Amino acid sequence: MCGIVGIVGKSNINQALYDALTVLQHRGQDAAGMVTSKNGRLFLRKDNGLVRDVFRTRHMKELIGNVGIGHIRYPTAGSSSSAEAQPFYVNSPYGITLAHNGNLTNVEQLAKEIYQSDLRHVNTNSDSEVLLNVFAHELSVCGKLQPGKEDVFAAVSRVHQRCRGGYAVVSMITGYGVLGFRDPNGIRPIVFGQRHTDDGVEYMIASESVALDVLGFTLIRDLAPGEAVYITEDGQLHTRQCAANPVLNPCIFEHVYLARPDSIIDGVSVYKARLRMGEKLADKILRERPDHDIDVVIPIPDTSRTSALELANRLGVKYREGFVKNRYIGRTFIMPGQAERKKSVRQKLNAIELEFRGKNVMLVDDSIVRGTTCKQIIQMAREAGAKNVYFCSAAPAVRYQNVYGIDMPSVHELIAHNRSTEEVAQLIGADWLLYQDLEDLVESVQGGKIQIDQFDCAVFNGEYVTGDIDAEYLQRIENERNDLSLIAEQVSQATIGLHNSEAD
Ligand code: PIN
Repeated sequence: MCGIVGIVGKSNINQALYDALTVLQHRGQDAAGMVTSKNGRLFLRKDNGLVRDVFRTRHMKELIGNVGIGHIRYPTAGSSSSAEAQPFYVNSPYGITLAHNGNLTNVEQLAKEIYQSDLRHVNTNSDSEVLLNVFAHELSVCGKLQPGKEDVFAAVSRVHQRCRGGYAVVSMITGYGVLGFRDPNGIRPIVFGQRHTDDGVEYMIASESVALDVLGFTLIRDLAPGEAVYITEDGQLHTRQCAANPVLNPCIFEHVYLARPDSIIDGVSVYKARLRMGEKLADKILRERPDHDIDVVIPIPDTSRTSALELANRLGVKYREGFVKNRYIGRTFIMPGQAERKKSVRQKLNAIELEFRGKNVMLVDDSIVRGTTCKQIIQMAREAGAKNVYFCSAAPAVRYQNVYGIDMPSVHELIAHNRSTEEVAQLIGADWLLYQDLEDLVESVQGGKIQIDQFDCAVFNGEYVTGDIDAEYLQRIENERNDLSLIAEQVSQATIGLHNSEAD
């Protein structure tokens, strides 16, 4: 999962890009980058780290121009090098930069085509660089010195024909304009909006509407699946449907915990969706145990607060903040002679004992993925004196891989993979475990007025909406992930060994 932004403004937009990226920081903390353009020149800064660490005053001074795009990256399989920070750049045609959120599932085939037929070189393992080269190639096909909007939209149509997977994209064509587009299933979110200034209208494209809100832009709308928006440098906005058979299948996990609650995605308030998840959970509790003995509902901060609040209201049980989260987690220094110790949950969360002592507590989290955190939290609740520790997850059991751009562990690391609810309850040490039913999650997000028929729910049901994901592909990414965790394990063992031998 990543965050993207693009702006066509009326004065320097480096600060606005910086602020928008900061608002989207929850979508990725691994790397950040932005590129601006002025008088046909582009200025790029990207590196690993948080937005506030990557951009220093000296960089900001050089990021001049009224037009630009930005990106923040979440670590996805194989993307830890700073060379893979985005945006990416190609000098031909025109000087194009591109940043994206998502994952291309036919990247190997595309990489081959780019080299063998399009005669282009790709220098990293990033699918964003592949996507950029496909787009650049398709735009070069028009053969014009100055691309018009028709050429740009035609290139996007051909990108849709060649690329598979989930992708929300921003791209800047230096000297011409900023483009945004969304995959034909609308899996990843992308919105655009406008703001009026004394000098005229400015436009922003972003992953989430909260970036528009905070910068004083008003939301125009989400891009439809397959649709593109192109804003020329002189501020003309054009939109076009560029896919043959677009269908809206947005990723339901955005509502579970990826997106900020104050965002509106495809017309649905993430906050309200989470409230409804809490209501549905309460109904399930009442169905399963009409005379339950829950004394208090306690959220595991932060995401689950919204659902927990409504769950407690519906049950007529007290809602209490039993855990306090440290907002400032320091780095871990590895000193010679010391083995690296993973930061424990206890350093991030602390229990307020008086809310637990002698009570039957219902803990609420947004989801259970590996089960490692919730296991430790349940233990903390017991140590704080809880009589019984019940646990509920506002999302159904996570059992399958994600192939559309959410970084999920290998299936063998998913605690619910091939396990029943009772088995998971036992492993995490809960006296009673409840998962949201998938139908209830879907209804929670559908809620309200807007009707979305179908969602990408693959991590819960193993059904991949693009219809082209086969066992072979899943096995391949599973192997890649296993290799990566093995490498990470070996590196950490080697580091420990090194430090220990240094100490000897
Ligand atoms: C919470 C995000 N959320 C917390 C991510 C942990 C599962 N975990 C998924 C719960 S927040 S585990 O957005 O960072 O506040 O129990 O499966 O290990």
